[in-house]
Amino acid sequence: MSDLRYPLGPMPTPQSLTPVERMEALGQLFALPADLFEVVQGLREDQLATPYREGGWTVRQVVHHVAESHLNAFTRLKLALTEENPTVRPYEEDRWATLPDHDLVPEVSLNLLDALHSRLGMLFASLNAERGDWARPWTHPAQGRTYTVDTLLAMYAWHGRHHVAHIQGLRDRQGW
Ligand code: NI
Repeated sequence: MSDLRYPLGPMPTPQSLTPVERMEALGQLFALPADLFEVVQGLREDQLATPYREGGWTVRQVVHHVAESHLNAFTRLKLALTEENPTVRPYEEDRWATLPDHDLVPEVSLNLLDALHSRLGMLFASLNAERGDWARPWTHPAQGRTYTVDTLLAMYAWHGRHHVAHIQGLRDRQGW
């Protein structure tokens, strides 16, 4: 039986990407707001309040989580581009998901993601390989590992698709 938590497998953490892989990941990042919009289209209130798996977040929480996770991605990218190997700030994502703003309608975070991904995508697209932008390091203290800007792109391109797959999987299983 497949793991409902990881429909696309574990998060990739490559230290570097080829130019073709970067283009593919960037395309996925640009497509995410529309993909997420589409996968929640037509869901009723009670469906939005349904956990995507037993014990998991509701559809609504998943959408709000993607927005706040990608706000962190934006901050991490800006830090990596402007400081020398910055240590990024982890956060308690499960606790964030219990705060009252997760009761808002999904449209609020879909609009946020639309604007955010315009900036995130533009910034990634502007990076210069000869200047070494993609290799700029940053450190995640919880994992005790140093990654690169390439890793960041791969992680968050995957992350958006990972959560879209959660919601699509629920819809498929429920026949919604
Ligand atoms: Ni996530």
